Amino acid sequence: MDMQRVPAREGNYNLKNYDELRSTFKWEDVHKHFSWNETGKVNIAYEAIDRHAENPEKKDKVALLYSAPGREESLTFSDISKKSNQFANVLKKYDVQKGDRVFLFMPRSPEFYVSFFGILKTGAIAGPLFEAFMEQAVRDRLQDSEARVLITTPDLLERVPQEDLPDLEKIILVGNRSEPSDKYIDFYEEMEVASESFDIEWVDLEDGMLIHYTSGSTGKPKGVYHVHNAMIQHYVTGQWVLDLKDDDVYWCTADPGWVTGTSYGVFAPWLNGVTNVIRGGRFTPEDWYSTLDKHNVTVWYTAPTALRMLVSAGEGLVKKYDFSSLRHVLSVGEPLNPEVVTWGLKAFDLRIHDTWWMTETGAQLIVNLPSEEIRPGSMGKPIPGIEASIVDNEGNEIPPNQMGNLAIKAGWPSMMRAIWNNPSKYDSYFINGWYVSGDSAYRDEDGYFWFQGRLDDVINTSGERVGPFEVESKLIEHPAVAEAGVIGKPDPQRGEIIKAFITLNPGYQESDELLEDIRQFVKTGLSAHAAPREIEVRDSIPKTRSGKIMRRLLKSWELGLPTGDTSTLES
Ligand code: 6R9
Repeated sequence: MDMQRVPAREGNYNLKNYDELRSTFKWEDVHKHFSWNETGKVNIAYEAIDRHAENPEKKDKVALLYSAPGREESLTFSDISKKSNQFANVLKKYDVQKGDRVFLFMPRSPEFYVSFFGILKTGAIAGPLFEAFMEQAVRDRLQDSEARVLITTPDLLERVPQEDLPDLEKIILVGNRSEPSDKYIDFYEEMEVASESFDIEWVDLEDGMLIHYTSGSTGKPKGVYHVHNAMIQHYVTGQWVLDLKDDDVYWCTADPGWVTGTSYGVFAPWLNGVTNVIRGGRFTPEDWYSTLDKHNVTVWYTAPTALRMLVSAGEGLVKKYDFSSLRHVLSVGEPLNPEVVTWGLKAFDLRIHDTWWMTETGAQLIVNLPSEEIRPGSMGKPIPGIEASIVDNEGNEIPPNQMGNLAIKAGWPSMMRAIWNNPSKYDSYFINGWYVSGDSAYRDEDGYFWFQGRLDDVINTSGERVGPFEVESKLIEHPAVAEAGVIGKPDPQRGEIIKAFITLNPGYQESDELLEDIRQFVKTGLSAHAAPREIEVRDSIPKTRSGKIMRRLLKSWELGLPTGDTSTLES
């Protein structure tokens, strides 16, 4: 399929000559944009918030423009600076130390962002959890990280299995709770009496900043550990890729429980001093269009599933809104269909710029820049400072137009520095000096990268990474389920949906009610996005002789593909 290429348009872009910069750029060049270059005092919270709050021309600028059903609020850089100081004082009062893990489990709200920066100001490591997580997902993450403090809401508290979390000393509750306890701290009460000034903890560039849990194909979710140094790349990709300028109104639709919602929902815009729209509540096409319209959003970072849903909502709806402020649109998380790029040209008269990166990479690596031609279906080219290639399983580069492992030369600023508590897992990402992504792709003669699929069994449903092992583990906790194998099944809207194959324990009969009960069991035990949309009951689940579920075979059956070599099949 040779889609029409979409040429770059004239514009006052921050980065015009990409190829020239590619040969001259060094990451060290970015250091001069930060005050720590001279003072030696490092903290990403200072650079993103306090620096602007100290600047008479910036301090009263709106940093956070929050809107959710029933709540509209805006905070200036000065407001966030003071409030996060207050929150840092609260954490200090309860003895939070540099390096402690402090987790957040709450919906997007001004309190979330204030708490997040308060954590960073103490030198503690922040761990944001997606608000839709249920008990098992919360347990796994808080246990593995040995979090000492959790910030949550009274509503979400019931999903926190406190009896299984011996390290969790304090829970800070955002909302009313009458029951007095040594463990619970009232957010609003404490904030009221906390001082607005705080001596920020200066850290090292290589000190811990953030942990995001993400799924692989085996085992429990892994804690991807990032350091303050990542700000170099958040800042510079905010300039080059998001093309942020001082008067922009920027909206990133991702939740801060996922990496896009922190790297690009928090750091990139605020390191660049830009007004950042945070929209709470659920997705509807009307709501999203009116958010763009009402706030005069100029730069918009979103995801293919949402864009596909907007395409389905039809052109009639587009015409009801005014998108004249919008000038730059980007996408991440899953393959961006060429059809969606074509639709973007019609609906907004704008190009949609695909970007590729991962939780582990911390920031964008392969992108479509505003000043470059777009080849619909391609993720684009590496940003300056990044060497990307296609390698074989031994880490040798392979020629253009051949599929292989998408790999990045290790050592960029925002690269993860560890998998929490799991050094061997961390090491397994690297071969021959290359970070091997787990994605397969090829590179064309002109250096554009084309995504082909995942090489492991990780599922990407609506842009969210789900590990089949986690879902299988939950499924077999249901009394009716004996064995389970879980795969991603291609879906035109969601990219993939989760499909489970199960066998039943003796005494259970397949019925619609039972299958719905099993689905609900995963939904309420793990999380809604991890619940299988389809469940198929079988007599047996194919396994290797060593007992591994053969998800590949299940997938081939599902897709009606040849099953290849099944000689390792058990029995
Ligand atoms: C930022 C983020 C990472 C995985 C990645 C790949 C898929 C991300 C993509 C894309 C095709 C793109 N992915 N961007 N696939 N085109 N532009 O999404 O992080 O949640 O860790 O997911 O998502 O498979 O390996 P994360």
